[in-house]
Amino acid sequence: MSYDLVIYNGLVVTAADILPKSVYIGVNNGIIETITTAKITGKKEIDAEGGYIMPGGVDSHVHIDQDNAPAGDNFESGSKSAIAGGTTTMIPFAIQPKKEYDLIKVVEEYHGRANKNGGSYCDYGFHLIISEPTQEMLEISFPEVVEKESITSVKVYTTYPRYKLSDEQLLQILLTNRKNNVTTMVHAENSDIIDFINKRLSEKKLTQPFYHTVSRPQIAEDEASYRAISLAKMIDVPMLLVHMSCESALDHVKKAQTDLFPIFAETCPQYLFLTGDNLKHDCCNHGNHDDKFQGAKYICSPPLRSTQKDLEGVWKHLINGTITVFSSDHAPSKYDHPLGKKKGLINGIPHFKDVPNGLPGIETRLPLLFCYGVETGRITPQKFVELTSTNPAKLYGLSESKGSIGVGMDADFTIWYPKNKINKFELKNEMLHHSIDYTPFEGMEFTNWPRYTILRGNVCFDRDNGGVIGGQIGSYLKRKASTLAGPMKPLNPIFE
Ligand code: DUC
Ligand code: ZN
Ligand code: ZN
Ligand code: ZN
Repeated sequence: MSYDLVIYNGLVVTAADILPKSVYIGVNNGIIETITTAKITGKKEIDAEGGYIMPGGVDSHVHIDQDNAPAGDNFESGSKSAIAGGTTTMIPFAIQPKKEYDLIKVVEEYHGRANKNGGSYCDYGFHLIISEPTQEMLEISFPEVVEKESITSVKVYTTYPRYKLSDEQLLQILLTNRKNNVTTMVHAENSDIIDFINKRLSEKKLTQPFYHTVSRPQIAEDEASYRAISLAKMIDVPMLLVHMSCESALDHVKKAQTDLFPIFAETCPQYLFLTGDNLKHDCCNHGNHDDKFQGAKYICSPPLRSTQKDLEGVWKHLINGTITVFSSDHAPSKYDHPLGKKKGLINGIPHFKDVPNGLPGIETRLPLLFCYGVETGRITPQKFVELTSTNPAKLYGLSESKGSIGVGMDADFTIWYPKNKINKFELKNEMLHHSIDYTPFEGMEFTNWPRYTILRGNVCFDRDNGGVIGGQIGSYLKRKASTLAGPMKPLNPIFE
């Protein structure tokens, strides 16, 4: 029997194991049909040459074609960038506009965006962002959208005037999510602390990009994380704190996990690799000195933290297991564009508050953690797979088809170069496939990169022969409930 695709001579890595022998993986109709030590043949065969064969990356936190980032990526460019960095599944957001209470309509709008310009290169789902909950919407439209679209995760905010919810609204949503088996993602920063500092910075005309980091101190994330966890404990419902950047906030997650509450944490490359010094470009002596606004390229929230020690605090929680998923929070805006980062420079006067928040990073997520985590020995290859693929697939209800390598699962793979079989290189933005005019990781050294990205048996990226060679074959993924930990106790009857 011949297969559509056979991959051989590589080491299969899952979150659990590295298989001790190299195997043949046989793929038919996009599904893994066999994993065997016996030689098999295929219409197409890939020799992994002793490199790691991992499940395709699952990037469960990306912002694509959102209204608040008109100079960002659309589905075409964002998903192409994903594939070129080893990611085969992404989960962007469908955002409830103000005064729109028909959530099916909200999601339909984003289906339209995903299908524009030929569609997505990788598979995708949607998280829902709820910015204006009403009782009626939560009771009627919300269960409808969960049922019809199989959306099993919702993001909410404790900050940003446009999105911020009160604690009571958060509790209402947590309870609704529990009743509908939906995972809650929370952006946790104390909005009043931020407003209080912002007012004073503006009065003192301290508005250059660097002051963005001053305006959102670690204590704002610490307090809001602790509060969000407390609300989740009240309802006894799973919660993921997104893009965590600070050790003391992660300590709260660790404590809740130790107490056996289903609290999960996410971090992103920027909080492992970049410090706030990058925002000081207005007063530094490197790069293009004529442009004093370049620090705006690094404006994201939570902000980059100050010191190497801060980064180490996040690494510690990644290595010791507090952190459940490693996502990119790809939320790009072009720099040199009137609606991009330069929006914060009006008539030559900078204000960090007017700069769209977020960094590009969907393509660099896997290579950064592979080179600086796996190849340095800080984490095992299995831990890498767990954080970047298996856990996001489990948390967001995709684990029957995504996030691991097993018979019956989707044939999504990232194949790496065998050690030392690639020349190390310095990253340049022109190597990337997003539509953005910079990367915050410019100049960093890479010792490896995905050699092949395979989506449902299709070789979509071949780094040495053509780059992105796959088409826009991505499909919408209907999701199930999380298979990570759930509530500990029956629902409190008062809340029924
Ligand atoms: N912060 C967010 O909360 N979302 C997108 C980008 C960012 O920096
Ligand atoms: Zn956020
Ligand atoms: Zn400079
Ligand atoms: Zn985000």
